Amino acid sequence: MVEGAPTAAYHGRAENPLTISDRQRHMPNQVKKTEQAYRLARERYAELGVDTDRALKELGSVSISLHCWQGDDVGGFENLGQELGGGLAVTGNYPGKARTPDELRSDFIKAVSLIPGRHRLNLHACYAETGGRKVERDELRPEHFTNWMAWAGSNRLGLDFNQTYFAHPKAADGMTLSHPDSGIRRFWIEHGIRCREIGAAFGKALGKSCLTNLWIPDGMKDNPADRKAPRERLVEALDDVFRKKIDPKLNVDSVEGKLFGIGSESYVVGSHEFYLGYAVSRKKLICLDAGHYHPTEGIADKISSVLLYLPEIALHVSRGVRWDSDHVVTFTDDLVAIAQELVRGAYLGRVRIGLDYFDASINRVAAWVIGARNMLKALLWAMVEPSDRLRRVEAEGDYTSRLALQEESRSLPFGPVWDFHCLSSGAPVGESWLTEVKTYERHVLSKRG
Ligand code: RNT
Ligand code: ZN
Repeated sequence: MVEGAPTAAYHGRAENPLTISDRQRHMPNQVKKTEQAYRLARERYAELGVDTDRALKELGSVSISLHCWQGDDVGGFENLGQELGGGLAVTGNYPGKARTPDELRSDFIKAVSLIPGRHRLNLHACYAETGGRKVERDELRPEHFTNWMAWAGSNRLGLDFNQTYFAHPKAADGMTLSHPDSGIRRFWIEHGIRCREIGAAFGKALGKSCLTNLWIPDGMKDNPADRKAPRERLVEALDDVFRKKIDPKLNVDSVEGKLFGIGSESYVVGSHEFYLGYAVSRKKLICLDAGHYHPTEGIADKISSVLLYLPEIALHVSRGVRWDSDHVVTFTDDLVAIAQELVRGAYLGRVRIGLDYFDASINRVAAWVIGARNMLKALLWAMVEPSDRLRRVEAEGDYTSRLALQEESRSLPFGPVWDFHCLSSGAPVGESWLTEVKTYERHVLSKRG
């Protein structure tokens, strides 16, 4: 055991099929090596004024909201036979996607058992369980999510929520809350209202406030003649959705804008400016999705601006490749930049971090694990950067030293610190999680038709 370091004692997570002591028993050598390497790394960081023990403690308290839709290619369980639509596209046909709520829950439990920390599940309205009965989206109620709530409670997971404004006949022409037809608008307003109530029920059942995020696909393929009217209709519709006050301890709302989608290349009603104004004037959270801006525009730079005007924001951490392609989150400079902003600005208490991607070309459980571990890794990377020194030289106008130190810090012994974090959280160290995913694939996923 590393002296004075956080102990590797495992705080038995109900959802974790392997306790740390099981994992340790199987790999005493790995434990010893991980601890030794951490001891050296900790010393090296201490020379730069960085307290890695403190960083690990802070990281341990971060919860990421993991999106349910990576598990089944944004399918949901309504069986409407409707195309995904809304400009969303999932590619790949890797075998083993979850076909039922139970399969999705079991896959999710597998995934979180391989990710250090305690996290949340982000559900979409189309994952309702209606017991085979057709329940329209404007009729959804908390009882259609009873199983999700009970399961989340017993696994000590928080729940977040999203209205589903796509994959539905009333969204087929690419307009929902800003639709020119008032009947269709009304239907979607009612859906929005009901989802907030479901979010509040989640918050109440679990004792952790739910974030209900609203994103709509509304837009036009070609240049509109009138950009104004749909936006005017959208403001009104949103005000109707949000009219009822809900205790923020139970549910808070975010609104997510976008630059373009498939079929809405020329105009998106809910653009960034639209929602930034809306969020500030209506005291809602804005949700910044990393794939929803011009390809060279990062969301990292926006965080310290929007948090001047909003007490809290949400993130959809994603990875666009050439477009809003929703690739699995990898350890890119963009991801690190987001994490650095969150840590440097001490914003972690004001930002709800969610993931948003869907890749059907690889094992879906692995996709969750890779993205979530990367998000946490990037946060840790930011937490152990020699920030005091960097700030000092910057304040002195010594940009040469700032650049030199930033570049040198890339080769600090970061890996052992991350490995030790996984070890002490009861999660697999290094790529050993992959063996567990492969076993699960063999025994469970490959048996699905
Ligand atoms: C779409 C938005 C939205 C969706 C999910 C499924 O561009 O990013 O967040 O990905 O609601
Ligand atoms: Zn998103």
